[in-house]
Amino acid sequence: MPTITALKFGAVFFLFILFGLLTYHNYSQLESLKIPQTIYLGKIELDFLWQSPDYKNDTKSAEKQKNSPFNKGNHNGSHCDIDPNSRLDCAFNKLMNVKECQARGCCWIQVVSAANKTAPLCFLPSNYPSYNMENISPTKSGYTATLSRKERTLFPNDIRTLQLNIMYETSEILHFTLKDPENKRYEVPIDVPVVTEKASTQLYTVNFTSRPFGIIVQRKSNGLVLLNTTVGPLFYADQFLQISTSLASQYISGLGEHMTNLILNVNWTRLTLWNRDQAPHKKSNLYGSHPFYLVMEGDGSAHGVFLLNSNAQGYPIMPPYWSLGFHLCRFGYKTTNVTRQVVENMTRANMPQDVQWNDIDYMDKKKDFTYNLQFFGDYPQMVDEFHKKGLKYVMIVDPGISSSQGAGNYKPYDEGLKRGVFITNETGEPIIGKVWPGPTAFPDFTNPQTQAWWYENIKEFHDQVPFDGIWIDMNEPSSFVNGSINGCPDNNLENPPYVPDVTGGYLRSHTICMTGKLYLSSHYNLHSLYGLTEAIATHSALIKVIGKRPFVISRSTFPSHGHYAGHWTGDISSNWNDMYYTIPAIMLFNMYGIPLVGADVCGFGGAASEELCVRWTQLGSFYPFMRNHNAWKQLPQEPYVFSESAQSAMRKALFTRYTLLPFLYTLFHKAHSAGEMVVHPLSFEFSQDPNTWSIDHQFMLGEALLITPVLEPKTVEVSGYFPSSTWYNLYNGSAIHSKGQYIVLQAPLDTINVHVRGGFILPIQEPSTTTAASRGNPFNLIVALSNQGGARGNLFWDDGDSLLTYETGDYTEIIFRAKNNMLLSEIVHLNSQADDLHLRRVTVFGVPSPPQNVSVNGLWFSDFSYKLDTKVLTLQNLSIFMSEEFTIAWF
Ligand code: MIG
Repeated sequence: MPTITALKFGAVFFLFILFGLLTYHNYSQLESLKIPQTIYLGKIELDFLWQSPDYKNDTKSAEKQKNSPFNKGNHNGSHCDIDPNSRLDCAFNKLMNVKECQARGCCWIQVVSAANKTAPLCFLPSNYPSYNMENISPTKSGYTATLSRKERTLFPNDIRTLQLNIMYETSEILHFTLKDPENKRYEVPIDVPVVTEKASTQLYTVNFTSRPFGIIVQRKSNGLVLLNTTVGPLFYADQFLQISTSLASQYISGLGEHMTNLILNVNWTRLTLWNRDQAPHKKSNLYGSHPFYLVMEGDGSAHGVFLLNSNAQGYPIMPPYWSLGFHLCRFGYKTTNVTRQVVENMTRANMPQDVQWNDIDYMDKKKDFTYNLQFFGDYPQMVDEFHKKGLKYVMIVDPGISSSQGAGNYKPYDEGLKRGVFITNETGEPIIGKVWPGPTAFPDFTNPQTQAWWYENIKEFHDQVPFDGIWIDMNEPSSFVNGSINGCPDNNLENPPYVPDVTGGYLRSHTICMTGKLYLSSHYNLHSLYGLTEAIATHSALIKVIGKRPFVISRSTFPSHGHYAGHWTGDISSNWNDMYYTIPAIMLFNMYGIPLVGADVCGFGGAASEELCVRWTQLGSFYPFMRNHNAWKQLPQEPYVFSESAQSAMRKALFTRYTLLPFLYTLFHKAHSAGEMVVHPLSFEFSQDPNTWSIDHQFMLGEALLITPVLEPKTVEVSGYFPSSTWYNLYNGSAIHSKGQYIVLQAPLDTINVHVRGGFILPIQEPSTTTAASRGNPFNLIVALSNQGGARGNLFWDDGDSLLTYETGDYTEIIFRAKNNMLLSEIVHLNSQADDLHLRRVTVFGVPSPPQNVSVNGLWFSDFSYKLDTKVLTLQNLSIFMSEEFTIAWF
């Protein structure tokens, strides 16, 4: 069922196609893209602002434009005879009547069929001029060719000659670029892997058409067409790029950040990528841009397409162990004493907590790198006290630097001005927007000077307040005035010939002027990288200041962000619908290479009911990053404000999380060392089962844990899909033998359903209320046997916060295997941290019949029990050193 997709871009574009069964790498960047439709299903139109070159004003272009044969109009007849579902829009986000449409050289047909009523009325004729390909020749890594266009498009400044480069990067990755060979154009300032040799084997074949140019990529094993750009003309103008392709199925995910399901709607959907401070709602561009899509092909295979680049070094950062604990925050902890009281209340309620946060309340007049002497006078002492309790501390920093304090009164601005760190207007003055402190200038994080200045500010602040991590907000960047307090010039960067469907209608809406000058290029080009560049600067500063793994959580993101920082999903509301949407969001951000992701537990805006907050705390206990955060003036939603029974449900969920932390941490290690995801959609584990492809009410942690949360009010049941396998209830080991079916589960208010997949071993640890304490507790193993009686798992362990432990070999890794009534450990790597690890209990799920005897390292062991009803074997009071290999047998 082929599909048509039009990808729209800008200047240089890189397309990476990844094959195989869902292997992940990090990506980078892109532009304005359109993805039309399946022939049956209509289309997805993706609409980013392309990162275009430095715009050159070509006064002649309008003139030339007029003379284009295609502006003589009238393409009625056979070239307009296109199935409505296969049309490529020619109105380009403008309202267009018949005359205007035909003046562009496009077809106009009023569609009457109800099924196609959203198909474009003004669309490209099948012979719309495109490029021809010449001089194709082999290179060391693939092919190169020249593309040329004779006739102009309706956009100004076509680049008429292009250099195509095809690189057979690996057996699974095909990479191609289209560049202007004459002029150096803006390119995304993110490193891409340089491949010098063609991969010796490939899972794909590549074919070309030359007149007009097109590229067709197929999966070698079955011939399935994965990319086919012959379905539409190629546009490559100064400020407009479009490439079209068919899609291999309608199961497509990605293209964030938007409030969507896991599987996108392909019925003429337009998705716009342009970072914006926008509380999540449907149809709006949100905080980040991730020009990547994944297609489930229909037989369990899948491939992904990135526009712009993939970075081989871009594996996600290894987070500090403590950052996987519970974080608590709100906008409106107005004093140190209020903040202290929060921590005390948590302790008194026996709730796990690792990290206390403050929002902008701590600042003096909302200025970065200051604190309010009246309400936060003993701020440093407060942070010290938290440290003594084994907690960590994180506070917010916004990028906007107050510009109105007067010379000599506010060092970050004075110094910044002196050193030229701010984004400037055409006359070289800082562009002034408005954020929390009033008028603000915006640091240009692409400038090395700015990075040094940012570090010094962080360092000076840390010398006073010994915080452990930084929360970076408002970095789309967000401004409360459009453009600047003095407006913006009127030119082609501010008002380009094609404006994507951005919320607000202007690129500068709720952000700064596109003409803003940065060290690397214009704000027009760099806008959506603002959060990424701030994250990079903050990450490096923290490494220098703290000397440990940096913890940075950012609202705005861009491909490769996960290599530096994590993300939370912004200003969602305290309601059931928004709670559900956090699941696809978290799965998608894992696909985008940002596994350290979470959503505000219990919601941000609006009041969280007790029931909602209980269910959300249960769900949030399985977010990779778990923080309860609340908006200004909303009713409190910390766990301890609710009834005893609600608290006990939340406590149970939190302790379950803390129990599972060694397993979760090991998943982060796999993300960091091998590019794997932490949260997996079910489709990634059971890609052969089409029922799993669109599931986004459930999710998996790694390969082994299936989470089935309650997402609706007033129910104590939940229906969940169980792919074909054996699944064991995490809490008691009772088994579900599923053939691949929906099963209704009991879900009383104090329980979230979590199932362990047969065949996996989970390293877990007895919990305490902080990770500082729990890391010293004895370990347990959950061994969930497959039907064949086997299982495997592993543990990655290190000191939890030193830099580069894996890279320098300062860690322990243990593999666990079960087979033939035996459980063995194998030490893959050992360091001194393992000396303190003891194994106290082993629970084996799915032991078919009661064992008579158990041995540990060849000696009889009598402290075991077996449950006939659940078939669970438990060995307790073990005293096994994890740093030595062990063997346990039952028979
Ligand atoms: O204009 O710092 O998304 O988490 O509490 C709002 C105040 C600014 C938006 C963040 C939110 C935070 C709030 N911030």
